[in-house]
Amino acid sequence: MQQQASDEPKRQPTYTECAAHSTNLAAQSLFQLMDNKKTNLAVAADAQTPEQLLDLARRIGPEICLLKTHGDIVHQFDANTAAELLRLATEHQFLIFEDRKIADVPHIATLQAIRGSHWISNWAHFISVHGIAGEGPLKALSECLSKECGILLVAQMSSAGNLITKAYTNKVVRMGKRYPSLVAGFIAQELVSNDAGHIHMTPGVALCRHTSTDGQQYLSPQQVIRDNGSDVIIVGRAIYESQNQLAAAQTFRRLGWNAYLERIGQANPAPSIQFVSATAPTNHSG
Ligand code: 5FU
Repeated sequence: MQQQASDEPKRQPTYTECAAHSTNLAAQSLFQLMDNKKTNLAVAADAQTPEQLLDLARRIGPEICLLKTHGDIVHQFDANTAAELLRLATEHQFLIFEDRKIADVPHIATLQAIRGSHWISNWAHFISVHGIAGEGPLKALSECLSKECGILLVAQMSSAGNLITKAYTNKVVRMGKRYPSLVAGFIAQELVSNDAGHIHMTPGVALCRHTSTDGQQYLSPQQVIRDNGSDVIIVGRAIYESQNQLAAAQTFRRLGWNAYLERIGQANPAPSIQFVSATAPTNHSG
């Protein structure tokens, strides 16, 4: 399978059409939610206390389709935190993605997903998993996770100098296709699966392309959604470090959504010369 985004035609279906192809229930719900709510923005809520995490979720909840968490960087993340996150998710209509990046042998992968200190599968709709350990973790997770939970396989990373090769990405995608009801899609920088039901999410998003001093490689929403064919922009510091988190989220929401409309050929035409000339006769008639 050839997966280079740059030399393949981009996928054109709407999110609703993608939902109809999804064999994982979480991917199906998210695609549909995105079209209904008109947002493809996910916020990486990398807060370090439950209060900061919940404050951010309350503030930007109305703008997002997905809240991405790292429960293990939150000091004293507990069952109450998870319950309040779920309540906010229902109130504001977004789903939750715990970016745990499980990468261990099947037995441990399972415990990390369903037990441990965070009981992730009790509150997260999506959990990320690396392909590095092979297929075993997916097989084990397919036997214990609820059908409403989706695994996102890390097929590519945004960090400078990461060790992922194109061959590795292709193998991860092939592996994901063998678990159609478990695997929701991929964390990637571009479209990597030709299955329209797979959701693609891209971290490393800022207003313009650049590399940060700590080696995070950022792309713009337009590059991610319109040019690279991904479905969801994941934005972290560009939103939660902003003076006005809500305004920043609204800006990314608008940019991400417009890029999607352009991709599917439904972008509103900008006011143009045609409009001016069409009204000109009236303006000049009197
Ligand atoms: F899989 C990946 C990846 O390749 N790059 C990432 O940056 C995940 N991430 C996550 O997206 C990372 O763990 C952060 O939670 C977030 C990016 O945050 P930023 O503040 O927008 O750089």
